[in-house]
Amino acid sequence: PSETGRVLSIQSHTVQGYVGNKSAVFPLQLLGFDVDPINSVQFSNHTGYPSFKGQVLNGQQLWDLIEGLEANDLLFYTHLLTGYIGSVSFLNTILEVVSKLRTINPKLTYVCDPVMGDDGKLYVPPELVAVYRDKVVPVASVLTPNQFEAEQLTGLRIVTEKEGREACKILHAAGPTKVVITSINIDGNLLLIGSHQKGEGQSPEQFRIAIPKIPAYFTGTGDLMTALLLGWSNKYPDNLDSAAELAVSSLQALLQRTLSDYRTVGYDCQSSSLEIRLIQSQDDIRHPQVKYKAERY
Ligand code: ATP
Ligand code: PLP
Ligand code: PXL
Repeated sequence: PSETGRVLSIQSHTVQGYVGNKSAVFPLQLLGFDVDPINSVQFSNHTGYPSFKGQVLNGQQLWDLIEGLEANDLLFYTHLLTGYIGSVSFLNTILEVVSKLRTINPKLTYVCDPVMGDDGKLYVPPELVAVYRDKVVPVASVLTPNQFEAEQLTGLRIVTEKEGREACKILHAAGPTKVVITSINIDGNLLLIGSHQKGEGQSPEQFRIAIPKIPAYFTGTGDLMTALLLGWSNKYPDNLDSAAELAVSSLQALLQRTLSDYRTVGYDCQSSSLEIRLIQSQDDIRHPQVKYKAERY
């Protein structure tokens, strides 16, 4: 095993553009991880375009790959990373993958982005919510929901910062020791809330990072954010606030570059979602300048 770790990343693949594994694998490699991607789908492009074509991997096909690795003693992972998952059967197979990986490495860190929707709307089948809530959250080590997903998982309405912090506590009680609500919309700006429960029954260390909202839509940013949080919180296991500062600072530098590159070619950045400039931002991923500071509560 390498110094930093070996990540099994089960996410979407798009031929063109950056979502899922396309936005997670490269940054994790830049941060020094060995990354083994399993592509849960292979689509021409992300689903926000007018159309897309491609293939979907089913649960059995995922399990075949796991068996292939196991047959050659290749199932030692330090981290499992999952993002958008489109069906209950695939999510149930993920649960079997978690168990299997933990029989080989009991210390496996499972970083789960419970992708279900945004802005009050689900974009997965509604049956997935209960599976995430009752079966996946309990086995996750790190959870990175957005505001809407945290509401779905806890049953709380999250409008205020206080409610965001409360939701994190409920999620800790269910399983994950690290929870990052990647964005709560407050007065038109974004607030990240991080929460680290360091000991059983202890109240968690919580912090906020304020992020000015850029007037544009991006796709793949949630996937990138979770990958960066995995990377930096592995480097700073006891300082989730530092890890989040680094992740947010990389991501914001990348979003600024994305916006300015599109504007340079005269593109109307509010008309549709922008593809992130991931490769061009490699220096910001490797050596972020921390411009977004965490404030401890
Ligand atoms: P997911 O659905 O994958 O769980 P998410 O909905 O939180 O995640 P995004 O809304 O893409 O994913 O946000 C992830 C991060 O990207 C946020 O924490 C924020 O830092 C950044 N981000 C996304 N859009 C913007 C924007 N318009 N302005 C500033 N930051 C943004
Ligand atoms: N929109 C649709 C239709 C999706 O399927 C997804 C999948 O994750 C998203 C948006 C989320 O994108 P992001 O991770 O940038 O929030
Ligand atoms: O970033 C989330 C995501 C994952 N997978 C596919 C997508 C998207 C966002 O559009 O289309 C296939």
